[in-house]
Amino acid sequence: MPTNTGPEYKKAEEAFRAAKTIDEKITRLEDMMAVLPKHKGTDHLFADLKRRMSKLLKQQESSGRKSGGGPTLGFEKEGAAQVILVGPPNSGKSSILRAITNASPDIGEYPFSTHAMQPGMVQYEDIQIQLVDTPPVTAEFMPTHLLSVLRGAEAALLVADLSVDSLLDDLDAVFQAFELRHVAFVKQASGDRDRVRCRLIANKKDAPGAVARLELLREMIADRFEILPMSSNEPTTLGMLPRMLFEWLGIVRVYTKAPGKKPELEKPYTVFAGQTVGDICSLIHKDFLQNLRFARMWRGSENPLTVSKHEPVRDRDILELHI
Ligand SMILES: Nc1nc2c(ncn2[C@@H]2O[C@H](COP(=O)(O)OP(=O)(O)O)[C@@H](O)[C@H]2O)c(=O)[nH]1
Ligand SMILES: [Mg+2]
Repeated sequence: MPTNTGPEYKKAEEAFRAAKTIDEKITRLEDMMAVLPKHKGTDHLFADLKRRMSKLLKQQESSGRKSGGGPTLGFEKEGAAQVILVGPPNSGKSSILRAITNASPDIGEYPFSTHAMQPGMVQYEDIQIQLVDTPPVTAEFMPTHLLSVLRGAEAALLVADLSVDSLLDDLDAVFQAFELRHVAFVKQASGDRDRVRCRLIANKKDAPGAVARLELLREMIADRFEILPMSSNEPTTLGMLPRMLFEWLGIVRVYTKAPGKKPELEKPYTVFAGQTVGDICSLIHKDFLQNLRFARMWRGSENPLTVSKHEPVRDRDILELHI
């Protein structure tokens, strides 16, 4: 056993030993691999960890789950986009999910009341956005599957608690826990899955002392992300969340029509700002993308335009596809 693995690694190894389920073992082993100092002296150990990992992944697969490798969360990604609530214990993540979606997670007086991830759907006009509640992150604890879920999501909402003096320390612990695992929260999406687009909800602004703590928070965050002060028990600020998500994520709704028929306005296709007529085609059927000759596009009150698959779409465009 090499001696130069460092205290972080020792801690991760202890957590690995204590892990009971295969999923948890995988997460803890990921942690060990993330915190192991990389140099010649640890090459051998790293290779060993990789072997253990592939063994665990095989066990996970043969334990009766679908092939494809992704974590079994008990729910699917759905809706126009997926946003993950992340934060320290007790900051109000579950309360926010309950207030703005159809889901009813446990709201806890005790810190670790959310054990599993739980999705809910946020309705904005004629579309839905999936919001996912997650167990709390602390310096010691990174929930199983959280990293892979974040990597696959469109964005995260970090939830901070304005009612406690440990606000900045708690947030710092969250940032460090992710940094250690090579995941960072950023303001702008960049296409790199390890850099998660994020906004910060400063929750419980109704609590005594919240105003002063919000000032401290603003100083710490500066312009790293946008801060949204709110209370999960106050309808006015909460009510703005669905529109905020829609605009922030750049969701674009496109309706289709068949030639000579009225547009189907009940169920839009959704893409993101910058995507094209071709992207809409591939949502419908791969043949549409391959065989599209042209599309007619209605935009506002303007006369229809004839466009190709390369044309960027805008929210509320109506398309008639010709193949
Ligand atoms: N004063 C106040 N309390 C809140 C607010 N949001 C949540 N809480 C309380 O904070 C505690 C933790 O909430 P919960 O949603 O379970 O937090 P989670 O651990 O982040 O999921 C509960 O007692 C909630 O009632 C808020 O906006 N204001
Ligand atoms: Mg919770």
